[in-house]
Amino acid sequence: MLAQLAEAIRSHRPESIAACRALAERALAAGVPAARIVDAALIPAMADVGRRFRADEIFVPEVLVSAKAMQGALDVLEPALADAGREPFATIVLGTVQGDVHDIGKNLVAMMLRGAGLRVVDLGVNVAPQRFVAAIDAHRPELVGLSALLTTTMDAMRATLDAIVAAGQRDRVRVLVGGAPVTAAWAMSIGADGHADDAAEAATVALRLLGR
Ligand code: B1M
Repeated sequence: MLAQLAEAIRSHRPESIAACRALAERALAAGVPAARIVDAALIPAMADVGRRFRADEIFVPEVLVSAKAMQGALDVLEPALADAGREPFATIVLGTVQGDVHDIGKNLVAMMLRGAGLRVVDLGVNVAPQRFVAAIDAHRPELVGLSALLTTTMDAMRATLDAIVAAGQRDRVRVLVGGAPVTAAWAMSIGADGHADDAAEAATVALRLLGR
């Protein structure tokens, strides 16, 4: 059943969106723990989708169908994850930086982070540095995630980090950055704590930054 669920996510057929909900319900009814469904089916399937997208084997519409299918399964699993003690164990404030309205990748990152057990406070797109600062005060996150898809908005990442430092918040949060033009070298140069190339890696790096 887990293999079928993973295959339905990978298949990116429109009918797989409903199929994924049904398969997640069946797996739960058969007694498979929700956390195992996430770890053994959802995360590896979505990681594979990300890999095929980067290899130009599939394109944005296919990625979106897979993401919707995974979200459908996650919606079914969420109550069981909470019952099983998979309450969010940490919070991330996430957003696409100022000047940038690309959010498809960020939304996938949010989904994977939720799947990995984090509470995600998604600030949306075109988020000014001071909005990140205000959200850190309001939500007390352990992590901040910055996404940028344009070379021209990468500087807004640096401005956001500078604003976090200026607000005296830098020692309270770890900062994870990503997006197509963002490299590990760039992340290091602006003083971020971590960088990820895709949504699956973002979840892995977030867990590492949280010491898990
Ligand atoms: Co625009 N756009 N776009 N665009 N767009 C790109 C990014 C571009 C590469 C296209 C191109 O020219 N070949 C180019 C950028 C060039 C550059 O700067 N190097 C570009 C441009 C130029 C523009 C405009 C300036 C076009 C114009 O108006 N002249 C304009 C800018 C608007 C703005 O932001 N101010 C613009 C607008 C748009 C649309 C609104 C039409 C639309 C966005 C819709 C939306 O997001 N709601 C759009 C789209 C769809 C694209 C492409 C085609 C696809 C982006 C996407 O969603 N990819 C893109 C070309 C391409 O990538 N082939 C392009 C799918 C997604 C799953 O991947 O976003 O990379 P990605 O996310 C990945 C990773 O990057 C990573 O994980 C994600 C999931 O695996 N990741 C993180 C992302 N954030 C992360 C955060 C993390 C960790 C990992 O930690 C926090």
